[in-house]
Amino acid sequence: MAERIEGHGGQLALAALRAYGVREMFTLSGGHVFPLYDAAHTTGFPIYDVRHEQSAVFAAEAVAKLQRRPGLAVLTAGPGVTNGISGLTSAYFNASPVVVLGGRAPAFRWGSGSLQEIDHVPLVAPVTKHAETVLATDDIPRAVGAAVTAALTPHRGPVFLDLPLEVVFSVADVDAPDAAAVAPVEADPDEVARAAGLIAGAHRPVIVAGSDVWTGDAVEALRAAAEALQVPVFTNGMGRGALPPGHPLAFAKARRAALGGADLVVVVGTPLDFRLGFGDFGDAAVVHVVDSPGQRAQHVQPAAAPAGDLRLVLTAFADHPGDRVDHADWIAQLRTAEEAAKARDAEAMAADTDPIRPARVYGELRRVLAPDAITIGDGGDFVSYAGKYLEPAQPGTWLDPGPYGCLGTGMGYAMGARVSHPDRQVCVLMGDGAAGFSLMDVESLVRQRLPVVIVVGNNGIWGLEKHPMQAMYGYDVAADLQPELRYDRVVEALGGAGETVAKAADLGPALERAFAAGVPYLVNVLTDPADAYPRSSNLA
Ligand SMILES: Cc1ncc(C[n+]2csc(CCOP(=O)(O)OP(=O)(O)O)c2C)c(N)n1
Ligand SMILES: [Mg+2]
Repeated sequence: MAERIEGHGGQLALAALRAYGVREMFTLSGGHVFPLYDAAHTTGFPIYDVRHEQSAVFAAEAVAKLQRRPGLAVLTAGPGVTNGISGLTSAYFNASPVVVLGGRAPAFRWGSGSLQEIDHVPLVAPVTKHAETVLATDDIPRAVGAAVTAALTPHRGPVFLDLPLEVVFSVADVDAPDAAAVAPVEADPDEVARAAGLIAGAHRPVIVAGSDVWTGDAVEALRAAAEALQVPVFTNGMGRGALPPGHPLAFAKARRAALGGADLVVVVGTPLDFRLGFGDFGDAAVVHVVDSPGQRAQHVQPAAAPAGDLRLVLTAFADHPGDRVDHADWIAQLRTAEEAAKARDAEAMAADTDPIRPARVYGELRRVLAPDAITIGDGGDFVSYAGKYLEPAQPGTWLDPGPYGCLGTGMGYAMGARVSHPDRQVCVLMGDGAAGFSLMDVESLVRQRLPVVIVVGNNGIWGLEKHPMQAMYGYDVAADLQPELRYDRVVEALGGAGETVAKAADLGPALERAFAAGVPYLVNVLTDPADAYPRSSNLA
């Protein structure tokens, strides 16, 4: 006979989530969700609270991304849930297994005009894998199990449950919740073999590996496949660092030469979206390796598109038995392009200009960041430069907002990162515009003793919008911010510390102080507003 547990709705929900390895909640208070707090408080389950619900969901997403397990945000009914929708949507685009539990006005008098009464489910259904109202207390373990299983099943993503007031406050006696394992789905072996044959037979193949390689625990298999078939590898998203920077097949800067010269582009675990030119690589054929059939692009005709567990697919590539074309010349050609680009970057990162160029900020940061540091990008041009100049040494250490491109992830991601890795450096790279979305949550970080370093690229503008608008119209509107604003003093006022840096030579010592501070610390770098990140497209 299964063990039984008795408890209120909050206790039953938390017991079910614990079974799936959930170890903390991120939240902002509201009476509708008090039983979830009671369940946590009485059992020593950590509660981290924030100043805006977006930060709670972003924090849960950072946990999900970094630890590859469900991250939990608890949001109160109505505005609590609606404030979390950009976070849910980001998690949906990023395939992050985020679980949002919402409070909900009482079901028994639905329609009578209770406080914060709104049906959340149709609002969040388009951006979740599973959205459901739990109608009975004793149904909570089943509902949580179904939701979390959906979140963890490739292609992963966020899920939402709301609990009407009387459902979460009532008591029930149920079977003790158990976690269902998600079995890996094997791709069609013929399709896998065809893809492997195409790679082995190509003369100038390239692999582009994305976040699902990290999430699907396929990093080792990727390396094995690349080495066995001798294919250069580029990465994006959480896949960055999958091959360590010194690896002979790891490339970052020769992308244009690679994608322009390739005869086969193998895209693994990332969509063929705007970041990859929508999968149009000129004359090159495309192999798209995805973790589930729904991820196959509809707008591209790939030569092969195996869909299934990425580790199994990549291991099969590594074990490909047939002949293979020698790629040594191709690899050498790309290495030359890579080295030339590296030399150009090194020069930019040493720039001793006044005002400071963003590239120099990253030149200095590279000196102080440890190989396992978590770096978080939240901003426009300043973050594009971070992507260009920072080279994550390990996978699962780089957090960008992903293809939804939502500003405001900064402090939430920082909280989730600090909770996930208490002993590592956590560094947020933030535009001054982006700072406006979440900087108040420094207060949450200070109060809960979660130190992080925030480096603001303070150009006094919404740079990624101002420069393109100028280029398009010859003028710009709604693109200016207060120049030289003291964001470091904002952090000081919230209980942290910081300083403003105006000279390139002062950057290094300021960063050293920041990482030694032991409290949230903001380095407010006055950067050159004339500096625009070079882009092929003006729309961002
Ligand atoms: C929530 C949200 N609002 C607006 C945008 C559009 N947007 C993209 S980048 C950007 C400018 C960011 O400015 P800042 O953070 O100062 O970075 P900079 O480009 O100046 O380096 C804006 C407004 C967005 N991506 N997300
Ligand atoms: Mg700016």
